[in-house]
Amino acid sequence: MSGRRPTGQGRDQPDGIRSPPRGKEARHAAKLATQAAGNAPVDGQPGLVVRAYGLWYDVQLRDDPRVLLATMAGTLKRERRKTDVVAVGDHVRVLDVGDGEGRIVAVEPRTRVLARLARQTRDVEQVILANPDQVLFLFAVREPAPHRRMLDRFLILAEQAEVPSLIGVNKLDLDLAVPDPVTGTETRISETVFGDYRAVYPVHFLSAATGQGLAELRAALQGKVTAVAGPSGVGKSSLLNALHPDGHRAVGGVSGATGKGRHTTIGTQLERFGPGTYVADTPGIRSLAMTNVDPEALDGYFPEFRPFLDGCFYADCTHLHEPGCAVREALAAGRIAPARYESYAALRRGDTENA
Ligand SMILES: Nc1nc2c(ncn2[C@@H]2O[C@H](COP(=O)(O)OP(=O)(O)O)[C@@H](O)[C@H]2O)c(=O)[nH]1
Ligand SMILES: [Mg+2]
Ligand SMILES: [Zn+2]
Repeated sequence: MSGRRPTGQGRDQPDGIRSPPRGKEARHAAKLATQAAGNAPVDGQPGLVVRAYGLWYDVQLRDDPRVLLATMAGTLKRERRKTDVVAVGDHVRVLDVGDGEGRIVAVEPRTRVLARLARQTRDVEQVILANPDQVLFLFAVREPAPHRRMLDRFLILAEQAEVPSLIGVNKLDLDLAVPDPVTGTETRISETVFGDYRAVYPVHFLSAATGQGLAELRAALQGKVTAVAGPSGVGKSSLLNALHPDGHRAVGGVSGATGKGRHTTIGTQLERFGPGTYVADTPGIRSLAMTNVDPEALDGYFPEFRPFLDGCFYADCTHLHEPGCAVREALAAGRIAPARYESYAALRRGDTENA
């Protein structure tokens, strides 16, 4: 065994079980490792990478409650030059080499990926999460004030990655009815800010404090791998605690246990809520949302624009000023929400000030 076991960063294992080394199993594993090295058919058992620490990975076995602390087989390291060879969310085959450790011998092809291009080398991607089934973008109705443009950028990012989005609006217990300055009609903040999205994406109105909406959200997460993203302070940790209390997540960014922020997340980690149900805290996703989008492709990332895109007079219509624009006709007819159009227009103009 080369390298060192990672230390610190409390290795919370979904099931908290680690098997003692077993002689027979270890011998079997050694035999398999020899086979793998000799280009024999790839063996090992199926597992899911739930956490990464440099060259070490936690692999949750599929058919066993254990998590193995695994390294990559040497043969794997030469593959996949343009991306991370192994990333959180990958389905792998792992050899049990005993002592709770494993060797990753194969990685299944990825269906989708949330990734960013690594800083200096532009054509190499850095995987934030492999194979997400969906992304939950969480905001608060107040404290902190919702940031619609950030939400729109998140949604575009998910559209680009072809990952379905869910929107969560937390702290509904703090919702307020605000009178319109002109008409005096009262509208709730939750409705004013997030109402437009309901026609386009599933929107969950939630309160981690009162439990409102949690049963429906739990049902939406069932059997899926969900990445969770949102600004700090919106209640991500509180919500995950309310959904799955055994996680002991630190609320307010500081560990409740030590008061020293010991459990602050660095990379993506998948938490197991149940068989096949995983939730990923994805701290890297925020920077991803700030990367530039191809202006020509932008309209396609607004799902509510899609039915109209073929109707514009000019095939390369920007939907900003052209005559015969079906998108702006839809806007005028109330079929596209003005705030969503404004968000599109600001991004299309490259108006980063307002986007
Ligand atoms: N009123 C209210 N406060 C909440 C709710 N959810 C979280 N909070 C509070 O919001 C603050 C930030 O919560 P936290 O879970 O740490 O947010 P995170 O940074 O997104 O993980 C804490 O003081 C929580 O107690 C909620 O549903 N209602
Ligand atoms: Mg948190
Ligand atoms: Zn147009």
